[in-house]
Amino acid sequence: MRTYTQNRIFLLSMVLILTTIITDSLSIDNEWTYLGLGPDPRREAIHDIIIDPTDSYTLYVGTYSLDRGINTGHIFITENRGDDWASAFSDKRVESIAINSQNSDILHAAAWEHGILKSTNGGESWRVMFTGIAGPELFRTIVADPTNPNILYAKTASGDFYKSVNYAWNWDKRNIGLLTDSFFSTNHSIVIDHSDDSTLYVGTFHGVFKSTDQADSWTRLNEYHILSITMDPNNSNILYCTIEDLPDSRGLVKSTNAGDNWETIGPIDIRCFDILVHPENSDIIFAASVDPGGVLMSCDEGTTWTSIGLDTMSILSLAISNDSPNILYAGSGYDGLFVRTIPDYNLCGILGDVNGDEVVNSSDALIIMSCDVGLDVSGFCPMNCGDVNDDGFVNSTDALIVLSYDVGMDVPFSIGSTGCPDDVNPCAGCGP
Ligand SMILES: [Ca+2]
Ligand SMILES: [Ca+2]
Repeated sequence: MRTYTQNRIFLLSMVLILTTIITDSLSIDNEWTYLGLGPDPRREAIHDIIIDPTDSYTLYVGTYSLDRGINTGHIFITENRGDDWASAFSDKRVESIAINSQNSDILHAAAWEHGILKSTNGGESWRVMFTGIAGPELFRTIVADPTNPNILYAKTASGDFYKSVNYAWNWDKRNIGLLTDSFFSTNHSIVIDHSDDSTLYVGTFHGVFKSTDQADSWTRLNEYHILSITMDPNNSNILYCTIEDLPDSRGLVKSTNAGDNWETIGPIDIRCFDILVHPENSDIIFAASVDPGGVLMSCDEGTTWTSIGLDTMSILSLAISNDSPNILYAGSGYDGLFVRTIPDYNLCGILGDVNGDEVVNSSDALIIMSCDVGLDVSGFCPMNCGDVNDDGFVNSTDALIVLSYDVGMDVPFSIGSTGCPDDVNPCAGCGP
């Protein structure tokens, strides 16, 4: 029987032979790619990103710029995931875009003082449908009912809530029970229950309000100053909000019972303009931070969070398409649009699976050994899933445990389970 040292020498020789093969054969795309729309010429803030539900390469982006002191902006369209962009609607501040779930040629947009816009030709041309009942209002948010897309809801910056039942031709104010005069929450502030479209939630300066009668009346659920709100696409009882209780309390809150109770979760003192639950895995949540900046990711339903980059930028908007749920888009305040694959291979991964191929085997053991001896395995970092014995270190002991597991030996560790330790000392090969 070989000793531990003999095992280590054996593994080292294997590592030297095989590391190059392993590293070259695995494609890890875990960096953000710039897709355009910034920073020149106007430094436009990307307020909304809408992905065509029938074609995940087609995106609509609403922007806003305070150019020479004037509210301006665009609707940009790409049909090839950002290789080329067309400006379909110019010189108007666009806060929010809604796409018809049954006919993606039909879109509506909330365009600040220009009102509610409509396109029936896939965004090529737009017309103004409505600017307010008593006079022009500042339209910040628009959403379309996913099951009855003739029904649209819109919200103004001052908190007025509007409803149309005929594709935006006519609108009624639906403020019963709401406290208006907010001028506060972001464009990501209306949610329609995907399991029951008579139920809506709206985030305002005065808290979250809920309607169970398609906006005929509203009930106040909490008193947070809401910036944005989202619903778990797999469980309509679960809601997340980003909040800012000026001057010094900001962060995230969550309800697991359709808004009856709320609890603060995750990091405090963070200001987020958008929050998004992964369409296929409700454990995974993303938040767009404007202060301190960047995109945050949680793998445990919002309890703990990790930055996944763009830290130097204010991030205003996020999007994931249902067709390509491994691709995440992030729109920044001044620096354009970015995309990356979702880094589930380590942050939310399987214990022992350091290369993210969802099996724990000798390849993982070799990567751990490579890391331990100082070879460059930065493509697989962070290596927390490699700490299979949960002692805070990724080293040859973990590699031996993984190898034992791979050959069918009974090991007293939860290898192969989802979830990896949070705090692990990186090994020498895992970058700075
Ligand atoms: Ca693996
Ligand atoms: Ca360990």
